[in-house]
This record gives sequence, C-alpha cells and structure tokens, in this order.
Amino acid sequence: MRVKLIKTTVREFPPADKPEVVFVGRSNVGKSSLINYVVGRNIARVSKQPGRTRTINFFILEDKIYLVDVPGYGFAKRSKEEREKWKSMMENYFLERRGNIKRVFQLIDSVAGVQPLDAQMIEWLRYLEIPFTVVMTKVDKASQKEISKTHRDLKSKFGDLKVIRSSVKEGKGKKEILSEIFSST
Ligand SMILES: Nc1nc2c(ncn2[C@@H]2O[C@H](COP(=O)(O)OP(=O)(O)OP(=O)(O)O)[C@@H](O)[C@H]2O)c(=O)[nH]1
Ligand SMILES: [Mg+2]
Repeated sequence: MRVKLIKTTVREFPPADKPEVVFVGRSNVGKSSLINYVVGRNIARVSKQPGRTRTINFFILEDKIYLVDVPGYGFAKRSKEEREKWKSMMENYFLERRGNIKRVFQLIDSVAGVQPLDAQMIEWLRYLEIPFTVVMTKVDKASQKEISKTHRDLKSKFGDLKVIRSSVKEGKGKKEILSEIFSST
C-alpha cells in the first residue's frame, strides 16, 4: 500500500482535509506494530521498551486517509510530569480533531485484559461520541482461556462491541482492520 509519514508533532496538526483514523492503547500494546502490519511496511517505530512513540505521528494512506500513531498511556516508569504532558497532548488532539476522526482503534492486550486506564479511554471516546473499534492484540501470546476472558470482560463492561482479534506475529486481523478503515472514511 502507498503510505508515508507526513508529520511528527505534539500540537500542530496537518490540515483536516482528509478523514483520519487513530490507534490508541497502553504503551507497548502494539499500536505502531499494528500500523506497520496493516499497511505492509515498517514505517512506524516499534520497540520492546514501552514508551517508544513520543509524538503524534501522521501517515497518509493511499493519498486519502490519515493514519495516526500516538504515544501509549499507562507506562509505569513515566514521571508524573510526563503523564500530565501525555494527558494534555491527547486531550488537545482529540478535542481539536474530533470532527475529523472517523474511527479510533482501541487496542487491548489479549493477555493483560481490560485495565482501568483502558476503561477510562473507552468512556472518554464514548463521551466525545467518536466511533471506535476494539482490537485485541497479541493473540499469539494468549491462551484460549485468556482470549475468551478478555472478550467476555469487554462485553460485560461495554456491551456488545465490535472486537477484532489481531496478531502481528501470526498475521491475524489485517483484512478486518483494513475493511474497517476503508468503510469508516
Ligand atoms: N508476540 C507479539 N508481539 C507483538 C505483537 N504486536 C507487537 N508486539 C511487540 O510488542 C512490543 C511493543 O510494540 P509497539 O508496536 O512498539 O507498541 P506501542 O503500542 O506502539 O508502544 P508505545 O509506542 O510505547 O506506546 C514490540 O516488542 C513488538 O514486537 C503481536 O501481535 N504479537
Ligand atoms: Mg508506538
């Protein structure tokens, strides 16, 4: 697929002239990896260490859609000041772009399950009325039991949500995510 990085920023966004989709979730949940997998190119930076992505990164897909990679939340080793910075950066981003954001992919680690900050994020997306789809990541690392538990938890907390299961390692979920991107934009 045709994709390129066009902007790395904390508060100055590109013109809102193309629909945009965003990948959010805990630090290390696999946002940047999933973007690379879905577009078939290593364009977003990935790391074993949480906290890799520090800025809001805009990619253009097929000259018509913004894909946005953002820093994750819940990274325990961050200072209070850094957490505050994350919060104001993300609040500013979502408030400024909410009209342009056609879909959020909310990533949830299949093994770790739904954490309090994930639940907060989902509540916030609902409050902002931004459509979102949950992606359970790293299913290759999870047992059948863990996968079902995470899925069950999601349903009991948030009702009947659309949930996509993904693994970058085993190549799962690409078709579903791409079709969600193209049908939302
Ligand atoms: N086994 C397995 N590992 C994965 C998968 N997806 C990502 N990873 C690994 O998880 C780690 C974190 O991946 P990233 O894509 O950098 O995570 P991120 O959510 O962008 O993290 P931040 O930028 O810190 O917010 C890397 O070591 C990846 O190789 C997957 O589907 N399966
Ligand atoms: Mg990242």
